[in-house]
Amino acid sequence: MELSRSVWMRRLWSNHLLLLNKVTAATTPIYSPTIPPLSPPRLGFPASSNRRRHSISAAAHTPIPTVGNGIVDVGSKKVLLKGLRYGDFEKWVQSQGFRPGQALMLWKRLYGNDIWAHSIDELEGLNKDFVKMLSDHADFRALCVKDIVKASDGTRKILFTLKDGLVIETVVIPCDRGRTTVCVSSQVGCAMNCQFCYTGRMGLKRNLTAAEIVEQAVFARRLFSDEVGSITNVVFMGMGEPLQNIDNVLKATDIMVHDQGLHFSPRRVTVSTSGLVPQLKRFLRESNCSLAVSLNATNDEVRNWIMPVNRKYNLALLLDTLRQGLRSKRNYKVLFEYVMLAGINDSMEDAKRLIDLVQDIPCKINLISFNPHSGSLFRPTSDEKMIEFRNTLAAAGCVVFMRLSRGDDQMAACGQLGIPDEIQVPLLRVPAQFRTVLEASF
Ligand SMILES: *[C@@H]1O[C@H](CO)[C@@H](O)[C@H](O)[C@H]1NC(C)=O
Ligand SMILES: *[C@@H]1O[C@H](CO)[C@@H](O)[C@H](O)[C@H]1NC(C)=O
Ligand SMILES: *[C@@H]1O[C@H](CO)[C@@H](O)[C@H](O)[C@H]1NC(C)=O
Ligand SMILES: CC(=O)N[C@H]1CO[C@H](CO)[C@@H](O)[C@@H]1O
Ligand code: SF4
Repeated sequence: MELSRSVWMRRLWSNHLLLLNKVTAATTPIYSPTIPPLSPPRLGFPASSNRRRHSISAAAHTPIPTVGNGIVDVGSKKVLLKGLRYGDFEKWVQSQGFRPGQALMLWKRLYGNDIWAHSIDELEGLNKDFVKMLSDHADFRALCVKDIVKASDGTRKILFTLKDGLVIETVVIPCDRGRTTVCVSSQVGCAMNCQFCYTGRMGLKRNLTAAEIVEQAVFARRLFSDEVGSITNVVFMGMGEPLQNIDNVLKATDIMVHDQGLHFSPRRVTVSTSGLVPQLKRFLRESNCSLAVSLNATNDEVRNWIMPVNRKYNLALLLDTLRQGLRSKRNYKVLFEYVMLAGINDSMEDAKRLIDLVQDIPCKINLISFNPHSGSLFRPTSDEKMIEFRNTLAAAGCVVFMRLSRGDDQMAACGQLGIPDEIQVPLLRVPAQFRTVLEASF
């Protein structure tokens, strides 16, 4: 799911879209002119300048054609360590003739604070034979840093090249109150075709492996912990629909919350979905991590259009799945994201429908102001109207958050990557009843 839905990224998203509209398709990665690159830009395999005690060999990144099942790197036949849950990791270490205790020591070096090892040279204190075995049979890296850009609001965006040459992005967002969030991608592109989501226009290229997902969080900590403090939250709001890659996403979240490793609190790892019902059921059963669902509309007519996944799994089914799935969970609230679009879904009837829809679902609602500069067909709801909408929900007892539009938007959000060098997924026909409202807004 796109980050653009979330409060703190909404404002970042649209400028990028605006820019994309102005730039020719052939340009490779573009950024708003308002975003200066970090100086000096760190390219290639970076020895993060502030992690001085590491000696990181800047080996050239040779692209290999495929990534296989994400456990064994088909190019090198080595095991991708970051694609293994702790249990499998330990088994693998044992299968190579080493003790579980050594597995734990290695795990702590890969994921523990201040090490985040991603090469054999960073494994101080491990048994020599063990290190030798690892250098023969284990792969430490799934990603290669291509570029880092920093916005004036402190947000950092990292572009990664994958082993097959595709590019994904990860965003690190320092928030107030000492919490920093890393927004990770789960797929290259996305198949869900939400209207006006830039990633959606690319179509789906492939799933990310668990190692590729986990390593985004590891890199975020490794590169930026010194600058921004501890990175406490993970959101799956970059490129892709995480639940369409559920096997690898579940694996990645399990690795992220492991208490001897990255140790994110499950509550602070949020998987965001457009509403894939079967996978949603599985996620609620198999994971303790948080869930965000992009609602965006209060009836099927609108939702079928702006989020085509709704044609397969309609609102009633989606909400019923949540109602059932949350029953077995204690102290668990789903987060609903709702982007306010003038004349499309911001009426008082919508507010009332929303209240009915989420009744008896333990939830929080996030009202997101659509950015007026996006160059898309949609227009934002006025602040007054949003406040009224919010108040209506709050009066009915909903837990509701809201972020009004701001004028100082700076940076592109994650997910808005992928310059369409190829055929784009076409936009859907605007339903007749909304044509007037959209045309009037121009
Ligand atoms: C709806 O949700 C998607 C995904 O969450 C978001 O990117 C988009 O901006 C929202 N609005 C529309 C009109 O699709
Ligand atoms: C992505 O992963 C899911 C399982 O998590 C699988 O069903 C799906 O086919 C995969 N998609 C692609 C394009 O490989
Ligand atoms: C979720 O948390 C409960 C209670 O702490 C625990 O028993 C269960 O094993 C956890 N489930 C997963 C999938 O981590
Ligand atoms: C489908 C739907 O309820 N759309 C409504 C969204 O809000 C506008 C008013 O702001 C109505 O005109 C639409 O009918
Ligand atoms: S098209 Fe994909 S990435 Fe974009 S908002 Fe929809 S689910 Fe998210």
